[in-house]
Amino acid sequence: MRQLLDVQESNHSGFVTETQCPFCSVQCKMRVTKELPIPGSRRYSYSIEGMPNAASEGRLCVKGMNAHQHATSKDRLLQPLVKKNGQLVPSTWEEAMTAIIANFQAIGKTHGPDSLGVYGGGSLTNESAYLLGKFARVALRTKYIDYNGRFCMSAAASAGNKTFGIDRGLTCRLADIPLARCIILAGTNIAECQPTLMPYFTKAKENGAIIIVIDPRVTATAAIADIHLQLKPGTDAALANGMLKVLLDEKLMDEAFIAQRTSGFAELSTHLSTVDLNEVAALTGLDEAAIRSAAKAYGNAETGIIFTARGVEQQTDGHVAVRNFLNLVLATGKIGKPGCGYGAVTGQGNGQGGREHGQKSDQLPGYRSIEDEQDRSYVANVWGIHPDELPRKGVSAYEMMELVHNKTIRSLFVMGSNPVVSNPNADLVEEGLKGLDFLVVADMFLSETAQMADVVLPVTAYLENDGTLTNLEGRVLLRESTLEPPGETRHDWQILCQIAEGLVKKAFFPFESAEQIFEELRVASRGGVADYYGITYDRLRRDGGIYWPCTSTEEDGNQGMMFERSFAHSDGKALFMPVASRHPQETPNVDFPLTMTNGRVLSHYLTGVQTRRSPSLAARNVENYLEIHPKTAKKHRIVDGEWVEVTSRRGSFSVRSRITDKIREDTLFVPMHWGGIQNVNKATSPELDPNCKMPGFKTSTVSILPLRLKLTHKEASHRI
Ligand SMILES: Nc1nc2c(c(=O)[nH]1)N[C@H]1C(S)=C(S)[C@@H](COP(=O)(O)OP(=O)(O)OC[C@H]3O[C@@H](n4cnc5c(=O)[nH]c(N)nc54)[C@H](O)[C@@H]3O)O[C@H]1N2
Ligand SMILES: Nc1nc2c(c(=O)[nH]1)N[C@H]1C(S)=C(S)[C@@H](COP(=O)(O)OP(=O)(O)OC[C@H]3O[C@@H](n4cnc5c(=O)[nH]c(N)nc54)[C@H](O)[C@@H]3O)O[C@H]1N2
Ligand code: SF4
Ligand SMILES: [Mo]
Repeated sequence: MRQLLDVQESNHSGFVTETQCPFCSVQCKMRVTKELPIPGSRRYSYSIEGMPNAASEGRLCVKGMNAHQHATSKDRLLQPLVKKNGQLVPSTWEEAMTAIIANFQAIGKTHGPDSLGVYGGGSLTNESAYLLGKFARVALRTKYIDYNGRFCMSAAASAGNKTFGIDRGLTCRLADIPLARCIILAGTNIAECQPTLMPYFTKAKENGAIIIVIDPRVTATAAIADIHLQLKPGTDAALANGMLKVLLDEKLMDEAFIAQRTSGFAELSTHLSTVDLNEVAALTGLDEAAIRSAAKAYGNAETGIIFTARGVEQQTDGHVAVRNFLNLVLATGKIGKPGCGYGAVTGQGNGQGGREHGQKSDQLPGYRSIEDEQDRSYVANVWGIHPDELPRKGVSAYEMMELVHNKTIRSLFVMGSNPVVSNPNADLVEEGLKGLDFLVVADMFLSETAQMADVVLPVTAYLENDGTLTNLEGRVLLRESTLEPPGETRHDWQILCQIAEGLVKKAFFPFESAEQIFEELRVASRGGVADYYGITYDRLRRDGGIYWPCTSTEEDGNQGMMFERSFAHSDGKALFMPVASRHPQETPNVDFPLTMTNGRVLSHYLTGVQTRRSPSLAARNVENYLEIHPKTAKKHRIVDGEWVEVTSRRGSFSVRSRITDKIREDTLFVPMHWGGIQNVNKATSPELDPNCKMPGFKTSTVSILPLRLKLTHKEASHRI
């Protein structure tokens, strides 16, 4: 692909660089070439080519093809900003750093180290994510650190840990997908969210696989479904119970596998004897026959893979809902062999690695536990501190926002997230952030959260910084850069080292390169669940991606298939868990008659900070919208394309309607990519899953009113 961009939009002269897409978890490799096409022309030309890699096999989607547009945009922050008289104004690094250090020291001294919070992100490289965890515990000595992946992966991660004893998104290789004879895609819209993986599924279909999609909407992914279960949002756990019941009744379970490789089946079986398929059908809004045929298709297939993503997981029962899908995997023995497995479809570029090395409130590097004495002393030793100096566990991302709101946390350091848009209950989060004594944001752009900051630090983008990222397969990939950072931007890890130096902790942060950090990460993760010890930059340069766990440099790093002989629990077995069917966390009533869910569109990424700055992507969707069924629209007197106010118990936002019969009549869908008045999170629920602290993003009950009628109501009430 070749594109022309204005000279002013860029900070670089011509270049050729090999890199990785900054967006989703596939981590497609690409070559970006920039050249002046005609001497004297004002326009640079960019060409983007996909490069061979095991995951996407050289394919790129439209976001990857246009990612350079944001990285080279004139909106990039090139200088630190410091707030003066309520305005963010350009400053020097020295001034910005002096302000940060003075405030962290003063606030820490007055209110204690736990008054300082750290909030990270799954876009950060493994090196920066690792260092952020160390920075919080060693430089700031706070227990309050968490990250945006809490909203992303926590339900599936905790379910994998409990069921298998380990959380690595995919238990098999992508190459197993075409070998599967039945594939269940539950709450995952791969066609829009990991588009370059679609050929694996179409290949499976060509090979005769039955594809079952579970989604309240007819998505682009549902277009390849043989069976589409268009369920009510929030009822996946019940649906899986129905399917398990059918498998049991039809004798489609793998008794030998259950006996040899699992524990807890007796409890599951007792629970299933109470499941009534009629009730499941009523709860999920599906036909009993459709549930039966989906279960039989999966049960009868010789091989099969189940995938879940945020549709199932971003619920207040996300953990147990995933576990119920894992019950299906185990009951049929479809794991640990070719064409079989389970996949939690990881989201962010480093969604997998970002959750392994200590950004989580309860975690130390290598997926170690911050509450386990052995883990604490191992990591404390690597870091050169006494284990007693290590803080204990903190709280999850949204709970941190509650602590910000009640002023337990007085200062927040945000690196790689836009929490004011992406947290549920966004109005409360905004109020909380406004009340902070001191907010620092490290970003490439003036995001909605950065606009609220006291100090904004400009960071390098994917084109300019080195580091490793772990893709959705659990494959660690090296992304190196040959480009100079534009303006005065610095790498995330450099910023952390610099602040640590100001806090007189330089001895713990002596790093001069990303590779040096990785060398420490290798040791810190050694012997942990996510063991990276056997991986080195040299190996990555030579071999491409390497799967973790990789415990020695002698291992070949090609262990894509997990659990061939045993699971990761100490007894080697996987664990069943009986899961109750439940009504969604909120059920419609007269005041809030509709259920709203939310998610993504192809051309935008998360809160849109990057993709809105890419003209080719922004042009595809310039504003947010509400998907609504024609009958529902008619009932609420909504015409296509008009502004509608959506209100829940938390708050309201306004978007245009988009009438479509591709959604259930009782359900609405709103993308998550816009802030301000169009932010769906003004209305989403902050109720958390008790097992993993995932907010119930995907199920809120709401009322809707066309703004046209609202104005009339207001005028009417004025007259009265
Ligand atoms: N284009 C694009 N791609 C992305 C991203 C992006 O922002 N844009 N973000 C990346 C990230 S961080 C993530 S986490 C992933 C997310 O990837 P996905 O989880 O696939 O994305 P979503 O659109 O949030 O949700 C998937 C589907 O769940 C459905 N759904 C809603 N409620 C329910 C329910 O109760 N049950 C079921 N079964 N389905 C339901 C929605 O209709 C939607 O089609 O995508 C990654 N890739
Ligand atoms: N309603 C609803 N809300 C959701 C979701 C949903 O499905 N529905 N999904 C949730 C999910 S799965 C996720 S992952 C979150 C994500 O939500 P956020 O964490 O807010 O994600 P982004 O919009 O990617 O924000 C990342 C910010 O970091 C910046 N950035 C990008 N790369 C780097 C880097 O390398 N270093 C630094 N310092 N900054 C960088 C970007 O410019 C951007 O401003 O949203 C969650 N919120
Ligand atoms: S957004 Fe994902 S699928 Fe698309 S090019 Fe980037 S990494 Fe690949
Ligand atoms: Mo995510």
